[in-house]
Amino acid sequence: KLYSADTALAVADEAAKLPEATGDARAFRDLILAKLTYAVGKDPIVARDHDWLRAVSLALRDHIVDRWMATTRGVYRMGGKRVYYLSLEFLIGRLLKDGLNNMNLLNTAREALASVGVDLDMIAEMEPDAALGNGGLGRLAACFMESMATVGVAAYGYGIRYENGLFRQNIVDGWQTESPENWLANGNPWEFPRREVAYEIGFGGAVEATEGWDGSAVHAWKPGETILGVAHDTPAVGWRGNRVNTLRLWSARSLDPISLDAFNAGDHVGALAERNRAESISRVLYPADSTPAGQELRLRQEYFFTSASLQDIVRRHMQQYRDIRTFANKAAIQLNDTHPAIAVAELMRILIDIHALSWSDAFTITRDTISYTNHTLLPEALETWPVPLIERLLPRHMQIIYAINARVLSEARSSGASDAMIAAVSIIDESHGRRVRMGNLAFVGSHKVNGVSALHSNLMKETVFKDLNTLFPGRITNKTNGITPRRWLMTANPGLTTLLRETIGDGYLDNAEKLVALERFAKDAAFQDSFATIKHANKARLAKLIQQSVGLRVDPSALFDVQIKRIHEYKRQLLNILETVALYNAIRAHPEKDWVPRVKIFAGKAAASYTAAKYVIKLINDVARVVNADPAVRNLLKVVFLPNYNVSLAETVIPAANLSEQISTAGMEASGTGNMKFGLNGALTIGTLDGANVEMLEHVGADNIFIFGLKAGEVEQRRQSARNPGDTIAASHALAEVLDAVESGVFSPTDPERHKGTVQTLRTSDWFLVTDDFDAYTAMQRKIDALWVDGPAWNEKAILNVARMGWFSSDRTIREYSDEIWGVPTLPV
Ligand code: B1N
Repeated sequence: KLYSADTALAVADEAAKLPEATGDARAFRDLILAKLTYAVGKDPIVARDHDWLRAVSLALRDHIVDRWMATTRGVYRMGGKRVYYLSLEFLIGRLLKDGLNNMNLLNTAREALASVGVDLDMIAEMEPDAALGNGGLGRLAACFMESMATVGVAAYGYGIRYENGLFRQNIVDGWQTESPENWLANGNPWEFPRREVAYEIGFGGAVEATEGWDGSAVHAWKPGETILGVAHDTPAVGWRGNRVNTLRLWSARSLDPISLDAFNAGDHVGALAERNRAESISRVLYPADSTPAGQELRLRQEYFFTSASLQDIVRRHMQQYRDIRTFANKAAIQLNDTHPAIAVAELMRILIDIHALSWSDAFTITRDTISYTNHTLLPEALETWPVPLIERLLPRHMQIIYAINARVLSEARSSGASDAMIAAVSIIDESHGRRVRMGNLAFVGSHKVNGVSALHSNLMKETVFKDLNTLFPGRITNKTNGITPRRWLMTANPGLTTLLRETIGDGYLDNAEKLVALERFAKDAAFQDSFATIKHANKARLAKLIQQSVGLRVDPSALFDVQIKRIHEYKRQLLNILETVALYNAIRAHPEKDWVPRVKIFAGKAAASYTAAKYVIKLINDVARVVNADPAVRNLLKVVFLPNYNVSLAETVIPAANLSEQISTAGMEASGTGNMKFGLNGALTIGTLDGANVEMLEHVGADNIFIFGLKAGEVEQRRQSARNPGDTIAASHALAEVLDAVESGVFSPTDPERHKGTVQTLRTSDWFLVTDDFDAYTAMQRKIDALWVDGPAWNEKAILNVARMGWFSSDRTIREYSDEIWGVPTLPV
């Protein structure tokens, strides 16, 4: 907003008088005003909200930079090992409040801004949400960056500086539509462009082999095309500003920005074509979650950022140590899924073709340096690339992959492997055309391979990596995911943070496992009261947002039942909305019963090409329209689909939840991390024994979590058996009624056929076992209703969830990676 003349004068007067702000706040206000004047170029009298946002961000950045330089100098001097986290996604969200929080400047900044008439909370909401990721995998990378800085690991994150992050989701007549998200439109105060840090990345061309001095073959790759990767650095601040690490994101630039020959020949458009082609590499994030994109541009993105990162890492090593042979002692490279798996071949190329190491020395260094995290077992999500594509784009890498494979296969043969086993461990899949299995490449090139929850890591050993696990026993290990409590408790839920500090002191902020001290307050009536008051305030805030966003009034005293995550069949939003319909039917059939008022809240994006998921969004919105308008249900049931789910929305929704829906088909969700965020904010979980839910059950105890449904082994058995979903449906009156209603168009009267396909799939195949788990799920929901009416009993369980969620801090996860995979020290707890 533009300040009115009166306000502007008042602001100016106040700025001249320097009234309320004192001490630190006064100094910080002066810094903000200096930034506003000299960096933004605005007089406070005419400054708009986004000018203040920029000024306060730059003021905070100064404080961060001091710590940043200190920590970067420190590692250099110590000569310690550095950790490099390679990830195609970093879902960082907004940085201002989190940065203020970690630098212990939140109250200072609030006071400083208030003294010039600006509301920190209001302007913080204007910061764009940096969505350089799709979902859990990208958010995990962001939590890890924060935790690595917190526990004292010298780390660099490496990724792509996408010009457009994940698309913006609009809901038009209940359907998802997508539009581009331009997060850089107003500049980015957090990043430092490093024009001088630029590397050439090659594609295509040919490999020249010549004879070396000892008669061995020397390979030189002559790429047909070369582009430039330019670094942009963002500081990653740890808790209490302990350390500040670097997130280095690459932007693609053409070597020859406008082809001068073409330009001079008058072809002004053609002159830009090459530039466009080069720069398209960092243009947009692929909106695929747990599905491979499969396009050539995606492979180009993967190689682009992997090659730029490895060149940078090797250059840093050589500059400091001048000896490539010590590389594995000074660098640990973590591959976040297979997206950077080409690193195995790229590092081999650098070591052999450029640094002239022997094959076996190069392979030892590569394997000792690299490790790989697997995030999904979904067969359709495992990346493979056609051999001819890699041959064309990366001919030298294809040679290296063949050579690695030849050694793996001969090792397998000499250990007596069967033909089936040989075929399974091969990096080349010969069964679907010839394709390079990136998971197998990452596996054989790593000293450790990890899954992201206990169940998932065990399933890795039994399924996709069964034979590789036999060939390389002990290589697979588990590292259960975690979340940073700074963002997901302190920043997102300041009310609860304060209550916890007053109750158990602030040690839990340094060591989340100290939250157990809360256990003895779980039954305390006064504490329960304060706890419930905070939850209610968070719900009132969410109710306001719901009103603004979709124009629906909801009652903050109702049970807020939340499922927010990517829309995917295996996550079974369909199960949730079908149960909602069953509840709707039941309320209409028995209006006299004392039903528990519920608000069913959904949010999440579907990949643009994922039709089944888009129909689920439409069905939720169709059900919402009917239910919300039906006077027969009064205010007993409301259904909300919040558009454009992102990290910032999660920060508002999660602290307001009473019930967290974690209902994936068992065996399919590798870990989940939303489940942990809800628990930490005092929501109870309804969930299957899947992913990290299994470990949440162990930590919070069976009385404090609602587990239902088939287990992973049972899911497997059912799928093998000749089951008929029709029989299951026929055996459940409620389910049959729900499916008939949806199928016949009760919720889509203008297009009665709309949801027929969805229902038909359930009747005939139902791969995700929605029908099998339906009765157990609805029964559990009614048990939850019964508990909800006993406020003290509910609050006790909610408090115990908070108390016992400390283990799921990403600090714990990062300490495990540091000790068991990277071999780097951490600060004492
Ligand atoms: O990674 C998260 C887990 O908590 C989730 O359970 C898991 O589904 C998620 C291809 C993926 N797995 N695979 C992906 C993302 C993008 C892409 O292009 C696959 N995301 C997960 C963190 O471990």
